[in-house]
Formats: sequence, structure tokens, C-alpha cells
Amino acid sequence: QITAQKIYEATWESLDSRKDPEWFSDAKFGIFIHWGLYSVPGYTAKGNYAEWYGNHLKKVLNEKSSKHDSIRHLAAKSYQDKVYGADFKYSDFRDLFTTHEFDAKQWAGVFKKSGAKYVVLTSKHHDGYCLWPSKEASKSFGLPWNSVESGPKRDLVGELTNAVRAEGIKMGLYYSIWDWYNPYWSAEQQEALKSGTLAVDLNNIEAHSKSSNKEVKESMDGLSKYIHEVMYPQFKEIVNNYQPSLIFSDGDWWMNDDLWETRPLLAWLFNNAPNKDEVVINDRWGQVRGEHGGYYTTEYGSGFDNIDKPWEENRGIGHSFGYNRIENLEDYKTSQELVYVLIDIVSRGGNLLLNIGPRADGLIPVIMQQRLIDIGDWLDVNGEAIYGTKTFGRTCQWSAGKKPSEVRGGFKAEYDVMALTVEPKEGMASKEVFFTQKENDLYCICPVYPKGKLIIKDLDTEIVEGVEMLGYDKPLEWKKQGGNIVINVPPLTISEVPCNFAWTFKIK
Ligand code: FUL
Repeated sequence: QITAQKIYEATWESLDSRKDPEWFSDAKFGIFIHWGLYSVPGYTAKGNYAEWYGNHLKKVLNEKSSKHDSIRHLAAKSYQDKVYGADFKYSDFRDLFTTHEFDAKQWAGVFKKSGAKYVVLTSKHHDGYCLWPSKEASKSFGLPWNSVESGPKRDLVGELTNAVRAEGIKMGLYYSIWDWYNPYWSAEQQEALKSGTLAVDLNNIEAHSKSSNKEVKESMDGLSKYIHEVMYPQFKEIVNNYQPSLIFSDGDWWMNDDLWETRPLLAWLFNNAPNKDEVVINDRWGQVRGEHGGYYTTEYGSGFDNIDKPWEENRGIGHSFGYNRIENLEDYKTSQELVYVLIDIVSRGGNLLLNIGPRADGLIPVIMQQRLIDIGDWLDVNGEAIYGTKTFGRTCQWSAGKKPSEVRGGFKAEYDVMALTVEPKEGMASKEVFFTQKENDLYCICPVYPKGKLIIKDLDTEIVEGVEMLGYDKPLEWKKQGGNIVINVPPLTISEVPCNFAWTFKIK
């Protein structure tokens, strides 16, 4: 019997009707990797994104720019002059992007130990430089503009994809539809379009290329050439050659999806990708985020609450995605904080895509490796309360290490903090529990070790059959008291607890 395959059309109505592949919501934790020419200087003024280095330089070099004097632009320029000399161009970084220590197996081994279920690598960031042998990149730039024909002389996307899959982890690719320096659609044309789009009717795209405004017309023609001769072929090439399980599109926010022509590309993806049933996409295609496409994203944010859609918060360990060499220990979140970020997000039904910024020589900074391994050690014990779970609806008011801007669901538990173990961080209340659920089990994750009694309130206690602490094999004493479950928590010392950072009580 032949069942009709759904054919998707290039409308949001049709594209949004696709069911989000389930593997993504079950995965909960992924590793984001920003790696490219910007990893060579690996520098930006603190608090900014180092992968924007080329753009910051460009702003200062381009006198027409109105925003050329912001601190981050000037910082990049003076760093460039000091370290590489005023004549050294961004494109010269290709020779210094050696990646000679890159060992895909070692990376994948660290990811495996971190407990991450997916990895997302920048196949191309906004600078247009490709980590796979894209012919279109080199052709449009008129010079080798990929990692096989220049720099490393290696197919970095291919190497990492194979190594990650060999560990049983899903491989995803970040792809920026924005391409800062692409000569087919020059920086000047982009600028003209940026300032010209408001003056033209976005519902009548055809008219743009016939516009009497010469600049607008040229920009539209440049854009169209870029989209059809670079972006579309590149996108299709990575999909066909590497079959990424996830595509993280980006760079879209300043133009709408009509101009980016992303809907036809997504229809192609959903109808034609070799792994079309598996491939997951995000929400960055030129429309308002959190409205269309696949899962919704936040960035250095706190995600969503109780939405009927998969979502993902992405952020770095420090303040940047690309490696920023001037960040110090105090700029990095501790492993404890990162575990709390993960728990908080998962308890609200989301995923965490945690970024690392490898160096240009191909090494992942050891401190970043340690953060990942620490998270993995925690997940080894508590993974059952994370992977494949759903939100329990009750959420905790503390979020991602920030002061709560609003009281979320409010926790429904009580306990005292055991002084012997971890002290709560400043800004974090001492009596909070994060909840997740799976099938008939409820997981209560305590970010501080409960001393004496842990009381989980307002449950349907009739159906409760047992209580255990993950990673602890002795039975716990517990009882039902009205609608509450009262657990006698064993007074374990710091050397006896099953893990660091947070402890999970499973109510069966
Ligand atoms: C942003 C980009 O501009 C950043 O450089 C980074 O890639 C982040 C994940 O998305 O919008």
C-alpha cells in the first residue's frame, strides 16, 4: 500500500504544519561550536561576540559607517594594528587558521563524556568562510574561501561529522544566510539595502529590482545573485553531503523572509532532504523569532515557559561564542552554574545548546573541556531526570543565574539546606526544586542538598509507589501526608553524596 507523502509548499502555513521531529525535544543538551577565521585573533572587547571581529574591523575601515566608533569596533582595530599590523587583512587570517592540532575524535570523545546528544558546528558564519569545500564560496569571493582550498586544507565539517556520529551523537550545522563580504552582494549593497528596505513595498518584491532608485535596484540584484548562486547551492550541498540532523540558520534578523527567499528553501528541505524525516530546523529565517519554522530560540536569554513548541536557549560558557582570549575565569560560568542553567531550562521544557569556542590551532581550551566533563559527570547520575522528560508545569522562579524578572510557577516543596554541602549562590533562594516528569515518574531536582526532610507538596499521593535518590542505592524513608510526600533525606557528607551540584529525588 502506498501512502501519499505530504508535499510542503513555500508558505508558513504549510511549513509550520510539519511535526517537529521528536529526537530534538528528548535530547535536551547539545554543544554549539563557533570556529572559523575569527578564532585566529580570538579577540573582542569583553562582553561582545568575538566571531564579529571582521565586522568590527570593517566598521572602522569603512568611513561611511555611522557606528564606526563604538568601543568594540575600535578595540578590534587597535588589536589588529598592534598584533598583526595595519596592512594585515581579515582574509590573511586564512593562513593562520591552521587547525594543526585538531583531532575530531578527541573532540567527539569530550562531547560524548559531556552527555550532549547533539552537536552544532558553524559550517559558515557571517564572514562567509566555509569549513567544507564550498565551490560557491571560492567562486564568489574570487579567492579560496573555504577550509579545503585554504588555511587548514581540511574538510572540517566532514571530519567532525564522522567523529561525532561514531559516538552516537547527532550532528547539526549552523549556517549563516548573511554573508558580510560576499562580492556578489557587496557590503555597500547590503548597506544600501539596509537603509533602502524601509522605503520600498515589501509585498511587492518584484518591484524592487525594477526600482528607479539605482542603489535599491543594485542591492536587490546583488541579493538575488547571492541567494541563487551562493546561498541556495551551499545550503543544498551541506544538506545532501552531510545530512545534518539539525540546521541552525542565522543572520536573518534584519531582512524579512520574502527578501531572504527562505521559504522555498525550507520547502525543498522538507520535501527533498535525504534525511527529511529527521532534520530539525530553528526559527531564524527572516521572520520574527518564535513565530515560524522549527524550534524557537533564545540567545543569552532564559527561554520560554510552558509553550507548545520545542525550544532552545543558546549561550557560551563566557560572554562570547567565538573564542575570546581576554576572557578570564571570572567571565566563565562555573560548572555548578551551568548545571543549574541546564536544570532550569529542562524543567521548563527546553533544550540547552551550550557553546564552546575552540582555538585556531584546533584545541578546545582545557577549562571549556572541564566544564563539559563536569556536566557529563552530573548527567551520568541524573540523566534519567533530564533526557526524554517533559515539564511538570511547576517551575522554579530562579532562572539561569539571573535575578528573576518575574515569579514563574512557584515551587511546591520545602526543605532546609544542609550546611555541609554547597552554599547557595548569591541571588538564589535556598529552597527551590526543579521538576521534570517522564511516564509515571516525577523527578524533583534540588540544587542544594536537602537537610532532614524534603516535602513535595500537592501531589496525587494515591498513585505514589516509592521514592529514591538517583545514584544512591539504599532505600529512603518516606511517607504520605495528605497531599504531600515527606522524604527523610539521609544526612550524607560531601564525600558520600552521589554527585556534585544538584540531587534528584524520583517519585514513582
Ligand atoms: C547570533 C550571531 O550573530 C552570533 O554571532 C552567534 O552566531 C549567535 C548564535 O547568533 O545571532
